[in-house]
Amino acid sequence: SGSVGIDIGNANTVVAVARNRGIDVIVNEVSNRSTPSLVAFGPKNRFIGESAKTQEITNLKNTVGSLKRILGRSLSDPEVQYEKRFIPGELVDSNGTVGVKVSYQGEKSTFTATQLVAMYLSKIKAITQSEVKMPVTDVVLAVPGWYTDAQRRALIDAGHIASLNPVRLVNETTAAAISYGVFRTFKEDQTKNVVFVDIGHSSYSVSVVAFKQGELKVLASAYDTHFGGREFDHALTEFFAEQFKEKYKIDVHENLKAYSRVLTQAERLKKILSANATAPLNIESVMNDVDVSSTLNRSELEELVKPLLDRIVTPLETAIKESKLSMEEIDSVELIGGTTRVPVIKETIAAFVGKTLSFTLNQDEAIARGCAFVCASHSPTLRVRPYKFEDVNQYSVTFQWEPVEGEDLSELEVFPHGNVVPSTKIITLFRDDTFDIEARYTSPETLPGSMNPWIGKWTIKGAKPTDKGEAPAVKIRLRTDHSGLVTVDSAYTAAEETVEEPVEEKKEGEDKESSEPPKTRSVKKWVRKDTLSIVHGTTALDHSIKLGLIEKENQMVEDDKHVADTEDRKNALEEYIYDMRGKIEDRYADFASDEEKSKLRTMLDAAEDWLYDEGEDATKSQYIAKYDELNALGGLIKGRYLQAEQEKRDAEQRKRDE
Ligand code: ATP
Ligand code: K
Ligand code: MG
Repeated sequence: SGSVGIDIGNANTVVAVARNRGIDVIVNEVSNRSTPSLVAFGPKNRFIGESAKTQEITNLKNTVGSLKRILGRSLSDPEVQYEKRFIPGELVDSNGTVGVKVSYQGEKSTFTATQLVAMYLSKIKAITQSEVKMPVTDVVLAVPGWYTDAQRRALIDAGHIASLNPVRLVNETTAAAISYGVFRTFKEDQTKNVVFVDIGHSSYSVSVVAFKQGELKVLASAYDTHFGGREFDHALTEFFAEQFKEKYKIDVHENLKAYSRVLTQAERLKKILSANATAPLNIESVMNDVDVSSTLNRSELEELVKPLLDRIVTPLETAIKESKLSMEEIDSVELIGGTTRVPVIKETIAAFVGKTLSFTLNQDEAIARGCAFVCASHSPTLRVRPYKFEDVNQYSVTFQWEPVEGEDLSELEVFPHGNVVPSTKIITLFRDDTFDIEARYTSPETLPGSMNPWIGKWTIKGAKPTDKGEAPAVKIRLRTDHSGLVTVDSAYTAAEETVEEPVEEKKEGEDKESSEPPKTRSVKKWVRKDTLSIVHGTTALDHSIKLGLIEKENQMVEDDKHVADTEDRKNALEEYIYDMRGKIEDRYADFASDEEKSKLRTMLDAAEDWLYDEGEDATKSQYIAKYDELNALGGLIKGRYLQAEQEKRDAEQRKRDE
């Protein structure tokens, strides 16, 4: 299986594959290096990626984007309410998580955000497989650094539903930093501090990263989760909507399609303004048969998004402050993400850091490439240079337990904000029976939305009183793992025992043959006794539910495939009719009797009539049957022609041989 890295953007997704020769970004079915992050539903099948984008404007309510924004959240989360301005479809509750109600195969169906992401990943998987011509299962997925445990677990669940194995999640800016560091050499004792700024479609991330030869360490990260290109587009669209009310007496808010068309053109205009001083906006018959036209210049755009621009330096300031580096210690500032193409954003950042900005990385592909590298380093078949990277914990995590008599502590903040990720800490509790330990985020107000701070509960089983009837020490290994998930790794009982430990002799070059017995000393040590079993409950989907969803997803993939095959057969039949109709008058003319020709013509006409009538929406087998019927005669004629051609070639060959 290939080593695949996926950067699921809110607008566009990029996939990179690590192979023996290096890391390549793959292209999709229409040769694009990124794929729209959209899932849509039709009367027969789903449309995902490029095909979803193509039909979007005619099927707005059944086309869903904002996938990474709604994943792992509940309907009541104010963040989901905020998304309503970007999602025309109906958001609903589905067992405590957010879902979208759509028309699919002639029925109203609700799919959870996790399922929608799974559908999308399943399409990405298919695109990748057809490009690399290998089965794809192991993937490394990029996530916003501000994703909580629940959001990360939801993404992993989505991966599983798509029959993928997410071997690891990597924070987006960290992935970019990896692709920056891996192929660079640093002098011994050299440290280079680089700030990575990613402003995309929906979110803005900053990481301060220290590089050394063969390793990187993220010193600090900060975010503005409501700062992206779509906020620009929204502000522009609202501006034009107001303008058109006055100028044309139309309100595009009243017409979803009209609004969406203005939005599309506003984004286009915004991009033009990154390279030009002014840009036009023209839409024919936007609604009520009204054509609209307008222009905007760059400073007007900047004025419209002023409230956003005022926030540019905040994440930078926070991250640099938390990194404890001074501005002088920062060697360079690297910009990635589509929205860093906006001139005023570049200017503001450059002015704040007092440095020339760098664009060393491919601004759209660096994250996916970093992920592919990480996936390759987990692969047993690919040999990659060892590279060490450490991240930071975003939200403080507290573990808690029911205290027993004499225990004064019932909770402990084990992983504070800024702590290294991954990391392990061991706590000791004295227990002689089954007990629970729970994790939650210490400060719910720091979470990216109104989210349940609960992370998980681990039931630790099998502790028994010691021979003396006392509760043994239970050592519990708590972990923030390499994907940023909070877990309880293992638990075991331990006893403090006096053991003899060899004393290390510092002296070198001594006679090894010395007959003196090795020196030891007695020390008190915790000695591991019984391993305890752990039953965990997190926000991840139950196994049985996941199995059901995998089955559902596979069924939908089958349905899509069947619809696509049927369409292929229909096209093949159509093509055959036109092709044969031409050739029978031309290339095949001498190889059929008049009677045969007239019969074939009649059959072709009838088949064409059928295609425009009941054959418009027939089954795959009906198209095949119709094709075979035509080809029974058509193939016979074609056969004669091919045989004659072959004889001609043979004759020429004989002539040359003579
Ligand atoms: P996110 O990282 O928020 O999940 P994403 O990764 O999909 O989203 P990107 O692909 O980095 O986002 O960037 C897409 C955004 O960049 C869009 O809002 C797009 O309009 C904007 N963009 C692209 N090119 C330009 C340009 N030349 N000028 C201004 N904005 C641009
Ligand atoms: K992207
Ligand atoms: Mg992005």
